[in-house]
Amino acid sequence: MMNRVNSNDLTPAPRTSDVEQLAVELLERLKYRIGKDPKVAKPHDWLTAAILVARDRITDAWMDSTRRTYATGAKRVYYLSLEFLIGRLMRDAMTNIGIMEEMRQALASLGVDIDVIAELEPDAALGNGGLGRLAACFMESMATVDVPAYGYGIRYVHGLFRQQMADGWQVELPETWLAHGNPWEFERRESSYEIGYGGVVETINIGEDKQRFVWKPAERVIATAYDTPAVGWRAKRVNTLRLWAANPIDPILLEAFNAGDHIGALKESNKAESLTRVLYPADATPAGQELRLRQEFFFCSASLQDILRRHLQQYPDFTSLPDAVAIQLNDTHPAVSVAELVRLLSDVHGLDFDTAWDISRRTFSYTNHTLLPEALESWPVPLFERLLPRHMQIVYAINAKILLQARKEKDFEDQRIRSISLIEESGERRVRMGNLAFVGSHSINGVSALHTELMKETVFADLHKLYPDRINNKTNGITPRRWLMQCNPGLFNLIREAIGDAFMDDAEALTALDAFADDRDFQERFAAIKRENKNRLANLVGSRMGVRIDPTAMFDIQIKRIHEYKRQLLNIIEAVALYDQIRSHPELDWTPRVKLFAGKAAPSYHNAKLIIKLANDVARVINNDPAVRGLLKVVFVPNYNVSLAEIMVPAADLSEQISTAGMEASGTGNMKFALNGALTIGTLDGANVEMRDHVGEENIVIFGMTAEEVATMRAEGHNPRAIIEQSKELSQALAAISSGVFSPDDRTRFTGLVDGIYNHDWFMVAADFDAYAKAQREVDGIWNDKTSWYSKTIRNTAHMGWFSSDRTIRQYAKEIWRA
Ligand code: GL9
Repeated sequence: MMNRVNSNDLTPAPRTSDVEQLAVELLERLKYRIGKDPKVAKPHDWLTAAILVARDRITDAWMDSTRRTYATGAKRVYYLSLEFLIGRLMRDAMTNIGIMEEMRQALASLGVDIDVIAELEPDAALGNGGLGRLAACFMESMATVDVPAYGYGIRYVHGLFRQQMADGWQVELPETWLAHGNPWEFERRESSYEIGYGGVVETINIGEDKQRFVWKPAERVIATAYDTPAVGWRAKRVNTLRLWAANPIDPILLEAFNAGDHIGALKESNKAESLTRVLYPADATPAGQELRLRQEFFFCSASLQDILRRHLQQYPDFTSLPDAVAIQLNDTHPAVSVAELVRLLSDVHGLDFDTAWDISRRTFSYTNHTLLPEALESWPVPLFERLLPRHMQIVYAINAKILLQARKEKDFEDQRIRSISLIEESGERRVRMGNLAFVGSHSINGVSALHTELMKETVFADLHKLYPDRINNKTNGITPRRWLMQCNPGLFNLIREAIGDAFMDDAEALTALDAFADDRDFQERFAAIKRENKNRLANLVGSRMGVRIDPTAMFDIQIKRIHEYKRQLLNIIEAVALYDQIRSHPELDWTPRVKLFAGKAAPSYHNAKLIIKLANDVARVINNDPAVRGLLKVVFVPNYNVSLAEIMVPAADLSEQISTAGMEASGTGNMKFALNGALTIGTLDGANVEMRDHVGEENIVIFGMTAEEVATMRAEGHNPRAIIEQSKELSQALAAISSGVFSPDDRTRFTGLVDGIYNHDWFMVAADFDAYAKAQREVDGIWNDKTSWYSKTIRNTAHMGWFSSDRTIRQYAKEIWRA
């Protein structure tokens, strides 16, 4: 066993000189940067001072990284993403530069509790869910594995909405993360670009049958860069997250102002700024509005102009672009980049179309994050053409090229041609962004092995036939710094004591924990840490919601966006069935459980909001029924975000990953729970499949239909009514919900929801119910044999190392970016 360590820091005991030095720096920042005397400084001022001290130290390493990239001529990776779901940064940055413990002591010496001020840092919630959080994990891992990378996105003034509960219904409130300023960012006035919309395209004949195209936009806005450092583990490298804000070309129309039209004078300004005001809260369903397309083009054009400018500082022309630069498109949101890069290279920099197209395709790669057909973005041709007339021409030109090649080289007949076309021709004509991203990229990857295989068979089947070498898999990962070291210092330190420090730099070294899985002493300490984490969550639920939960009960947690395919409904129905059972069989030995839920619903997603209401209605009845004797509690924790996840994940005994097989592309919460010592109950979907392969099938509880079985059943049509009638538990639970047992104030509130299961059961809730309920009782059995429980959960922690985003990024770097 190693020496005991008192923190998740690199050095066992902070050096006094460092602590004193940090205290000096804190006072200095407080005085000269914030203008406050320590006697009157508010907690927020201390937070700002602490961040500035950390940021200044990071800045040295940052400049060093940039110089190194220039000097070595290393390939640069650009990660274009409309979402970065960052959460708080202070703990992350301080851990990675190794000053966490020193900072704690330095602040303490000034009478400030670091845990108190850390709570004041707002979450940067510039994303909706898994896709955005993945981008944030990737930023940290790219710096960690020393890939010179830039993240490019939008600096939304309002990130994802704050969720409040009003009588159990979700209410959305604006989120204001910038209210106290943002000490992490640097505004770069000098890095700004013009972005155009609308207008006309002029064609100029330049002889020899050749033409030049000049786009004359009708509207223009300015994109201004804001940079945030992204620090890797041990500060090996610091990369840049560059977020764009929109500004007007003329901040005020003076003529209008002087004529007395004070509001009209700010029209331009308001219009420009509204572009980057809010993040679209739709999850996996395209927003479809003009503003969204404007946002997409805005950040793509600014980023590409920035990338090309940087390239020309180092290289004479763009023939070297694919060797010097890799651009990763995070889903189809930045897919308009394909047309914009071709435009910039040909119209602005004078390359001929074919060369521009070739360079562009060798530079881009695209990650697909979902198979849901409704999630594949497409834009009505008239809208696309009005906003981006030159890009429309380029899309047609690319399309003509691709379709010709498909007919000539691969003998594609009409049906296939229709499916690969960049233009949807049935019904309203639309530009298909998924197809554009596919043909414009040299690599298209899925995010789990199963998802990648299904991509080849479903959404991209015909494009895969045309380009059989392009689709590849990169199974998602999570950063173990945030999702173990920082969120679970107790477990982190226990692991260090047991197996040493190697896992801190190579998460796969966690497998050494296998040797402790059946060690009684280790199991007890592992259990004690889990208990502490559960106490912390119980306190939060108690103080935030006034609900008492028992930390000795099993904490069964499902946290993620609310979506029918994620099947929170299956979980709730099972709770209702269990409630029935507990009441009708009080003599049986029921395992005490707390079922916790958290997650946001897209504001326009009716059924998702109804599911939240149902969870709350069911919770009210069950939690207040004395016949339950506290054996079952249901809690919906409001306002799920990264910071709440950091408290809930380490407190989970059971992790619910129960999506309809074939529908969850990967999932990443599944990995976070398992890493923190939870048992998973899940379907063979997304990355669950690979998790089972890593932890072994005896250490995970798998139930339900496979993706193939779901597909067959859907194709053949099934009769959910017959299935329901065969299951007494299910039919009783559904009858209770449908008839208003949980909604006496509105007895038909949930009738429609239940009817959906009876009539089509698209998500196979009924079809999987019995298997799920049985699997839950199996979980009870394991729980009641504590040695077996901890043996399994310790092995889960031991085998999650492969799911580090460091591994994922190394694979991207080697196989896609060749960086
Ligand atoms: C998602 C998938 O649904 C997840 O299964 C996957 O883990 C992540 C990251 O690859 O991407 N695709 C998607 O649109 N979302 C995902 O979470 N949705 C949100 O981010 C809200």
